[in-house]
Amino acid sequence: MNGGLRPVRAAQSAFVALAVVAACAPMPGGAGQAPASGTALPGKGLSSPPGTSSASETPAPPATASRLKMQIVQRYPHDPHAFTQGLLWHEGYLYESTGLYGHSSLRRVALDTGQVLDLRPLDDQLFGEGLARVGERLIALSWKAGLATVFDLRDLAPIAELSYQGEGWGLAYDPRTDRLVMSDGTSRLTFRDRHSFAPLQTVEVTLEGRPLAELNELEVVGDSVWANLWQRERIVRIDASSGRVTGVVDLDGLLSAAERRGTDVLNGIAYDHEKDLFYVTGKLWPALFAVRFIPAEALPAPPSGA
Ligand SMILES: [Ca+2]
Repeated sequence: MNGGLRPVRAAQSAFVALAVVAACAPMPGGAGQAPASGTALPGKGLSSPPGTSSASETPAPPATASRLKMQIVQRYPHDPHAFTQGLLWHEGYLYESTGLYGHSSLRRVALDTGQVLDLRPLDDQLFGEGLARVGERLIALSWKAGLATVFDLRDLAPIAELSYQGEGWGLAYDPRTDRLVMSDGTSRLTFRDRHSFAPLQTVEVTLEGRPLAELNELEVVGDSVWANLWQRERIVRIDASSGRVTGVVDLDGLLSAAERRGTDVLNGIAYDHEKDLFYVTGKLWPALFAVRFIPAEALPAPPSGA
């Protein structure tokens, strides 16, 4: 998402504080290693027709998500005019798609300086959205046009178009299953054929048993999909097969209050397999951050007898 500039952090409110789980799921251990998916039931959350379970079954209580915390590794400059919609890392460069009608673009960006090394404007009729790399191609979504543009990774030249139904928000490629995964603003993730873009499967994302909507920019790491939530400075880790959220991390405070003026929401999450860290930024943010997400320490016990 999406439609123009929105109030920052408008919906920061009623997110129930997550209980710290004693058994936090392990974090990505090394290059390309998957976070454990916990105890998710196989197939749970898949978009099968409702009402198919037996009345005699007693549903298991929803599993809680691990609480993670953010560790800032490095801060880098970021183009404050980039309305970031898609972000990925590949062989030493950031690739970024930006939105807004008339301003949308695909970029190759230097991490250290934030310098835009190459820029390919999108058609003025397109509001750029999520971005994924499949081999030597980049695929950039558009918000409402039902059109994805395929670019050559080397020179960012447009080489093909793909169509789809509904809105386009986030996009990532899952090399493990050789599929694309796409968000559309709902709680649904759609897995797509990487060639035809045809939908292959959907999964509903749930947090502690309830649908979690407004999934935005995506990143695949192992068997998890990481998503940042629109209008919240929050990222969730999703078990790709079940849709269950296995981890939640808050990213408040990356920018100072003064820096936040004139910016839009957190958006953009890329994973660097070699360094095992994420790059995160936001729409019109002046900075991009290298961060790690680590299990939160157990909260200290409340004082007794005070
Ligand atoms: Ca991404």
